[in-house]
Amino acid sequence: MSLPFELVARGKVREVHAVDDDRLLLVASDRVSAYDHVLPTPIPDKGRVLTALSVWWFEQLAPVLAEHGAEHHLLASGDELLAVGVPAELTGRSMLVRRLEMLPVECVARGYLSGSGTHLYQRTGAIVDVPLPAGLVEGSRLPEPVFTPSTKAEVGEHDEAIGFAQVVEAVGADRAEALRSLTVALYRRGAEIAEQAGLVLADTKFEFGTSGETLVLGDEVLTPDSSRFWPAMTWSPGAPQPSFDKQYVRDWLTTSGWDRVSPPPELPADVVAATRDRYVKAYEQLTGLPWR
Ligand code: Q0T
Repeated sequence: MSLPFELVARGKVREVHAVDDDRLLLVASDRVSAYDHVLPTPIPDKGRVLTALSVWWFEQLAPVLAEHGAEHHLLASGDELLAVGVPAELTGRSMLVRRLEMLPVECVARGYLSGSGTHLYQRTGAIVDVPLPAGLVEGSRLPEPVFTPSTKAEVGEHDEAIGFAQVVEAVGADRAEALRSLTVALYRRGAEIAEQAGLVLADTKFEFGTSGETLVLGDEVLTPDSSRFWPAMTWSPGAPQPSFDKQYVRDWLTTSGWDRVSPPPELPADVVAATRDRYVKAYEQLTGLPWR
């Protein structure tokens, strides 16, 4: 679907268009990535579900932002976008946002040890400059949530964990402190809401921009693409936890014989349907709202 707006950025699974000097349109696709590849088979409704979830989270997090003198970038979504010239086919998976000066750091908060955090911890006992107690394993709950920022990777590269001093270098000491405090506060509120819905929010990544002196939460928030959600019922530290959304995809790819280097294969219909169901369930479980 083409848009009457200039494309300004394209990621693996979404696009950013310029509406005018002050506003951008973030368009989520139905594409899914796994093992660093975008799969050739879309997951129906994924873009709409993740957009609706993100919009819902912006509302939930507004009080936390306000306590910190911060804001979010969302201006409009859904049918409101028709007046802006967004085609009806795209309104459900688009967000109109304020155009910000984006800060050049990924603001990661972790409440549980997982993935790259586990690797760093096993080698050094810390996540860069954040020391952790001995004896933790993949999936362990941390004593307190921690701020573990990373660089914004160039296309094709992986984000790289950085220390707080590098955040200070990039944005200044006062802003770095504000990012750490706000990132952890947003994580705490997100994890509390997720827990009430029977989900563990293991970790998440936020991106912030500025509007004058004000910090503004941008990007998408607390979706399965920016966060690790685990079913609370089966949480069991000591081994990788099943991903709430992509586990069927990963399991099937693993058994398919795909080498993780060649272009990935098409997904079978049952894996597509089960994965769509997981995204819809995540939306319904978190928000308590029926998916249309
Ligand atoms: C951005 C100004 O989403 C991105 O790339 C994937 C295609 C990263 N990105 C963010 C911006 C935003 C946002 N969100 C904003 N509010 N203002 N720039 C641009 N690219």
